[in-house]
Amino acid sequence: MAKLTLYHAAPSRSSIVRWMLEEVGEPYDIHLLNLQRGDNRAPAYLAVNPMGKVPALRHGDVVITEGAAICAYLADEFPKARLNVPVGDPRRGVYLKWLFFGPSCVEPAIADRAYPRAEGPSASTLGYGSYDAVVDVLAQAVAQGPYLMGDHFTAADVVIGSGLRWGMMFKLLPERPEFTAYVGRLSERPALQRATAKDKELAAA
Ligand SMILES: N[C@@H](CCC(=O)N[C@@H](CS)C(=O)NCC(=O)O)C(=O)O
Repeated sequence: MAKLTLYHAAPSRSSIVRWMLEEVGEPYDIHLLNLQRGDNRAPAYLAVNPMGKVPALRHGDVVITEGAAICAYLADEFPKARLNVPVGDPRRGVYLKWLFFGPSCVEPAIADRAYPRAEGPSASTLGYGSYDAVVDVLAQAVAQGPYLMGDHFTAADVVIGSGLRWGMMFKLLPERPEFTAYVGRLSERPALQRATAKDKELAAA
């Protein structure tokens, strides 16, 4: 099988992919980068990801960047783990919606909350509409559970769940009961526990 290597800094957005890799359950290597030292701006890494950002994933000869895209790729590439909704399944549209909702709505809404603009564009111009709309839509989506796709845990939970965990940790998302219950369910997943423990070890080294 082609080798999997995660270009990683712990903790960072590449921790999302580490969690996903633990869910997939295939062996992988870590290529650790020190962002403070600027490893990600060195020519060798810019050849991997010209954005100079982690995560990046190498799978054999393929390099994928952007956390949500990597999660979608892994889910499709390793279907035995049942982390995707396959092509042909009518639920795939909703699954893809949540995978894209992370980077296109949740992340920019949180970033604008953290760094407000004096005069932001109108809600109809902003791709995410408004912060309150994103929060309400998310709360409704996770209220039923246990996961976004009902009983089926998918890569979309890794992406959206990571956004919710991170957003609440930094007080940029409200601790709505729907969010804390959902994140609580995610925290019980052994793969997330393993990823978090391994990242803690790396961060302490
Ligand atoms: N759009 C990217 C964002 C990745 C990102 O911003 N990563 C940060 C770490 S959390 C990074 O590499 N920062 C280093 C830098 O930009 O110098 C994704 O979702 O994967």
